[in-house]
Amino acid sequence: MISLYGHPFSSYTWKAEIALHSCGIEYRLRQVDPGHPDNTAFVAEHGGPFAKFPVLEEEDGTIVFEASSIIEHLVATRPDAAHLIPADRALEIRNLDRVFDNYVMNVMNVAVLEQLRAPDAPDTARQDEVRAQLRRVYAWLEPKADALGRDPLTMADCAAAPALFYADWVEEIGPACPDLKALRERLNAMPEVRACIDAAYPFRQLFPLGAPDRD
Ligand SMILES: N[C@@H](CCC(=O)N[C@@H](CS)C(=O)NCC(=O)O)C(=O)O
Repeated sequence: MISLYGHPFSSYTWKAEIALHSCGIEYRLRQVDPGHPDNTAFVAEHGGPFAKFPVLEEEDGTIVFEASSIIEHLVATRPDAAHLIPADRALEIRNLDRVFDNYVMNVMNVAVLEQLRAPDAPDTARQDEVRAQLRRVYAWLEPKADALGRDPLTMADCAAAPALFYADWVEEIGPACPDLKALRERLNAMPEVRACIDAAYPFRQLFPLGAPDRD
């Protein structure tokens, strides 16, 4: 069986897991945490320059890191994964995938990392700046949101689901962006995404900014 090295609370692990679920591909999640030093060592060796997860390991020994590259690998190797990057929307899907990673997920992470760096005295100006950047990207995404999160899921949806799930905990999507809010709710209700939300539930107390009592 395929192995996916990652963690149930990790947004980028979700991204790969949502893609695997949407293709009906069975896999074993090898949890990367202090209790599993072998898995941590595997990621240290194969998780790219900064030893990040997720990392996919095929039965034939093929190893792929970076969530988007894992999805590209699935599309390249399995006919059942073609929906993830439909040929007639490939540029749009790849472009939105970059937007959700670079301008939602990674921006949101700045506020999270700042809280981890200085839990008692975070740089709140920096965190306010992150919230303003999120509001800006929410407004940019709003006119595109209604076309996203439709069955079957694409790579952009795989990126959008965890990015919007966690970003909304940092800066809630407001009434100015009803279609984006509806997209987040639509994605959260999809079985591929719900499985990740449920598996992450026991780890919510780890969210450095405090997880809200919803979702
Ligand atoms: N660009 C990477 C980002 C992966 C990433 O940031 N993973 C986080 C977990 S969500 C991680 O490995 N954190 C542990 C660490 O940085 O040591 C991807 O798309 O897979």
